[in-house]
Amino acid sequence: MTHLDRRDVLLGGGAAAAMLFAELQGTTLAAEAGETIIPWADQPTSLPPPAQAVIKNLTPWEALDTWITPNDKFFGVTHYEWPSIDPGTWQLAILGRIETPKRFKLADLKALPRQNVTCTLECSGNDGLPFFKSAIGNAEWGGTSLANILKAAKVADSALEVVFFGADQGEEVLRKGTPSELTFTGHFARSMSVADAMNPANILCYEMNGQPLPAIHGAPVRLIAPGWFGIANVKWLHRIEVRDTRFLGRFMGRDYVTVREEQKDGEITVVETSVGRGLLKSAPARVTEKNGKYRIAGMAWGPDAIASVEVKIDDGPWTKATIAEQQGTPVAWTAWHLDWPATPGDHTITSRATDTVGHVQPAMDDPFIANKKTYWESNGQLTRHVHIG
Ligand SMILES: Nc1nc2c(c(=O)[nH]1)N[C@H]1C(S)=C(S)[C@@H](COP(=O)(O)O)O[C@H]1N2
Ligand SMILES: [Mo]
Repeated sequence: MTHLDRRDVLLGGGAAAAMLFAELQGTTLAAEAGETIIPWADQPTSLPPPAQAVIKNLTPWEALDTWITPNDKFFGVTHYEWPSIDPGTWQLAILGRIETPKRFKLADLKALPRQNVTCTLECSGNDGLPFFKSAIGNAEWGGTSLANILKAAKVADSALEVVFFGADQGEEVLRKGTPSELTFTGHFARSMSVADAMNPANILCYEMNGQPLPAIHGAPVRLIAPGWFGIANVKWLHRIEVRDTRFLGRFMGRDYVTVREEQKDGEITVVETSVGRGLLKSAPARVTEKNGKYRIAGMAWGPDAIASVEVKIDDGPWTKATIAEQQGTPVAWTAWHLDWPATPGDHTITSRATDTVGHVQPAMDDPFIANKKTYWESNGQLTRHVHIG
């Protein structure tokens, strides 16, 4: 898909260009001339200093107004550091339980068949903390098939997982304050089962929206695993290792672990799971006004195609929103809107998505959300507040 932004089209002028834009981006999404955005009354709180080191470029929902999120509006997250890697000397090692260990230079990867995917990347911490909203974006990622590289390397039958190591590293402390306290330095790393890694949708990505992958998004090469939460999409790739044991590094086994109470056979158990595939979710993105008419617009996304989005205003009934035609694969978000005859005063707006396999985005008091102890994977229905003057 061509990377266009509203300005380019409007400057290009003409109805044809506007129609092309509408086709590409979904008519429900693009802001129109004369349209005013009414900012949400419940703005996220400002980033506390520890989070400032971890999160970059968080763009408010009101400004995420294109189907493709331009690179300069795309949020960034890191845990240890923001490495800047020389693409000329960079190499990617593939080793472990494979027949043919290999090293790839950037040019070697670019010489392999190109594979592009447009998919939405959401941080699993999104909406889990008062300052953390809109940690999501949708981009066209360009690279080459991971599965083809693994197949060529011939993965051993004994292999269990593929571990993706980033170049970024930092200090970890285990059993802090106890006699067995341990400090070590490790790379950011995440693993996937061999079957998940072999998914033909995964790419080793070196381009974002037609540009070389920016440094904050993992240059020169990152993993893009469509349909998985942000954490699985390892940036600044350094080493890919096929192993015959489970990998339980910090970002698999200690951090990014969702703790949930589940009721099974009348017994309540606490279940801890590693954050993995994305979940069905939607968000109201903005309210706009044009000539006294109001419109609510938002996005819906998840591992399966979106079937419908409903909106609840104040304590009113659920009303079906108009959803844009699905653009490409289900792994890219879907725009929706609802025209709203708003009355002056304070209002709440809640959205709820349903997918084509029958999942419904859970309410905040659904046990799936209410019995979740950790803030990861907060896919509950979001309520935003707005004041109409
Ligand atoms: N090497 C490395 N990859 C990483 C991370 C990291 O800290 N180091 N953070 C992950 C998390 S939590 C998210 S949400 C996404 C964010 O990708 P982005 O910065 O391109 O938006 O990168 C993931 N990949
Ligand atoms: Mo994340």
